[in-house]
Amino acid sequence: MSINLEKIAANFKLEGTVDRVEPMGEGFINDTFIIHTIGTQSPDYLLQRKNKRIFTNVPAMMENIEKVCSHIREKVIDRGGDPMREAMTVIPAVDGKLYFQDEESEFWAVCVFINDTIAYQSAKTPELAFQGGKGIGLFQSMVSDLNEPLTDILPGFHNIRYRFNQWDAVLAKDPAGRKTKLAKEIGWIESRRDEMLDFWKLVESGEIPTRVTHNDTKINNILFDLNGEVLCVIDLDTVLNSTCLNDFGDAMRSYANTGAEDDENLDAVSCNIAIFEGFTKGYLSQAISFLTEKELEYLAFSAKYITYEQVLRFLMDYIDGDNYYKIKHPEHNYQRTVAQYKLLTSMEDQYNEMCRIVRTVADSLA
Ligand code: GN1
Ligand code: MG
Repeated sequence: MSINLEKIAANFKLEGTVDRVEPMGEGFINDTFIIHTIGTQSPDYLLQRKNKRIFTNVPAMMENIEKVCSHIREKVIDRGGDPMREAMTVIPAVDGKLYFQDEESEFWAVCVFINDTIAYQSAKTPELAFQGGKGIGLFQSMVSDLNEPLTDILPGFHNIRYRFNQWDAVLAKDPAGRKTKLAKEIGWIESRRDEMLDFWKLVESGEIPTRVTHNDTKINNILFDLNGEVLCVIDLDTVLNSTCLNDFGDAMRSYANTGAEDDENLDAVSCNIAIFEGFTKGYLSQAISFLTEKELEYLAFSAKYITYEQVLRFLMDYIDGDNYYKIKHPEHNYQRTVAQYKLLTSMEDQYNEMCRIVRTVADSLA
């Protein structure tokens, strides 16, 4: 990359002196860097170039993020926590805006980098899953009384009706000419269409309520401290009003997966029911106080729903010619599709047990 990252960093209100800026992480959407400052008096920072093709209104997205961050900061202070470690801190640009736009019209944003933390790629133990579930439940409970409206910067994000509209359009066009060899995989999507739409109808009708939710609760979007306790939920690009079941389901998609999201070895991929149980216990320890009976009834289903949606999104991007997700090789979206499909079928096989666990945990907390 020929961009002068130090020059970009200089446009933000940073404390201390910038030492160096280095690439960081493997996000599928944004480009992320760490700004190291000299010495220990000033924090390091996370610098992101936001993907403006996907986030078409970065100023509104940053407003959403700032609203959520400052709300959480107040909650952390109220309960005597450390707001610099248990909340995200957005750093404005020198002109006071929450982002900086460079000459190429690219949008950049900065937040404080929280050090001495661990981000996991999978949950190896039910205890870690418990902590992760607690973290998501706590996040949802902290933002449950956020009164300021959020802009819907990603209309239809976890809305399967909207995804089917995209899907039908992409299949009709078949831009990369890949459709004919994918009859079996397309069948995976079509055979579950009604079941998934039936769930979404409950959200549309309001039977399942809409709340402030994170919408991208992969395990690596939660920071743990060195003792394995949850510190804070990061990557707030997708904070939106939707069903909080999205957060439970999306978390399960990564926590409970015994393999990788794009595992080449399908035998390694399955849903680990002990991890499912650990996460559910942690999540409900916080969320039982605000969840409705209908939400509880569909909690286990949400894991299937979001995993299914992810199969659809990866396959759709593959058919579309790989325009959405960053890929590492030409078949990457296909590989992600089949690995996530394997996870979905494992969840389907264990679905009765997942429902039983939710019910048992909920009853034990009642
Ligand atoms: C993207 O940016 P990242 O890697 O946290 C995507 C999620 C997908 C995820 C798949 C805005 O998240 O919805 O679940 O990849 N984010 C967006 O791992 O599309
Ligand atoms: Mg993200």
